[in-house]
Parts: sequence; C-alpha cells; structure tokens
Amino acid sequence: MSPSSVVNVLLTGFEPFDKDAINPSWEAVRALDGWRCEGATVHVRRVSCVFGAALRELDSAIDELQPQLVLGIGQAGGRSEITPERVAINVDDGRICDNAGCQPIDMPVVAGAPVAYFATLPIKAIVRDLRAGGIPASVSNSAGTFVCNHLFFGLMHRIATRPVPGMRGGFIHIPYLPEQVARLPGLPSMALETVIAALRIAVRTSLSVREDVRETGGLLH
Ligand code: PCA
Repeated sequence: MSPSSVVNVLLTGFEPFDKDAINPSWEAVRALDGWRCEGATVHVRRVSCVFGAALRELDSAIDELQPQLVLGIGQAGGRSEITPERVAINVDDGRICDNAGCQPIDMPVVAGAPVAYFATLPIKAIVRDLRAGGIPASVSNSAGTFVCNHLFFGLMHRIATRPVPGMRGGFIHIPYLPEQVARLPGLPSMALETVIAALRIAVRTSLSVREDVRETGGLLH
C-alpha cells in the first residue's frame, strides 16, 4: 500500500487530573488502538492535562501520523450524555490548576488567533447515530475553558493554519465512569463499554458523513 492510500485516525485521551486516579477518556480511547474502520486505522495517544504541553503532544502526534481525522476525547464530570462539541474558544480560564500547577486566567490559547473555531465534524450526524445506537447524546455548545477546550482550540487552529491535507477534527466530552461516581453520589455516569461503543460510532460517522445533517441541536439557554 502506498503511503498516500493510508488513512489514519488519531484519537487522544487525557491523563487523570484533579486528584482522580483514572480518566475515562484514556480508558475508552486506548481500547480502540489499531481498530480498523471504513478503511482507516485508529491510533491513540494519551496527552497531559497541562496547558501548552497537551498541544505540543498533539502537534507531534499529528506530524507523525498525518491523520485524516483527529478526535480529542475528554472527561466532562457531571454530564449524563456523550457530547460532541460544536465550538472551541480562544480562552484559557482554569477553575482548578492543571497537572503542572498552572491556572491561567483569561489568557488566549493562541495570541492573535480568532476568538473561536467550529469543529469540522458532522456533530449532528454523530448525535443522530449515537441515539439510534441506544446511546444518550447531545450537541454541546461549550467545551469549557480548561485543558479540553485548550486542546480542541489548538487542534482547530492547526487545521486552519498548518493543515494535513483533508484533515478534519473536533472534540467529544464523555461522562464519568460508574466507579468514579460511586464516591460522588447522585452524579450521572456511563459504563466504559458504552463509551467505547460510542467512540466507534463517532469515528465511523465522522469518516463516512462529509456533509452534516440539518437537525436541531440547539438550546434555548
Ligand atoms: N477533562 C478536562 C481536562 C481533561 C479532561 O479529561 C476538561 O474538560 O477540560
């Protein structure tokens, strides 16, 4: 097979943060290493929950793999659904410190870059296909202002300014795992097998749907 016919997908998951022992994003992502889908091969990387370092790690993985599709995955503790993110904003505003002890406040992710980028994933089709597969899902209109949004913005800025030809990308937040909320009573969770199944659907739909479907995913507030 010639290198030009190789189609790579990059999935990133985060290391644990905020004193947690696990991060479900990495637990789910790592289960998909080497998975082949729609003629593409999935590669996985664990990234640091550190402003700056996470972007450098993402950049070198993109340089190495030249992927056609990049999906960042992160934990959104407290959410009950799989949530493809619509928009990355050019703001770092840490409510907590990152894993290097840094807590930027109202700093740009990239100085001089646009205020925001939209994901270039078919987010509506992903939500449709997840729901059809029996998995709770909704579009999210905010990836927050911590390291997940930082990675998402950096990814979209790279696509806008130094693209791998044809590369598309975006970010998906996932809920806590049941074992995490066993010590956080009352919060929602999703089983690891369900999250893994969701990521398979998200990859397949991202590879096969080029034009997003026109379905409402909006919120009143
Ligand atoms: N979630 C955090 C950072 C790492 C993660 O998995 C976030 O939503 O920013």
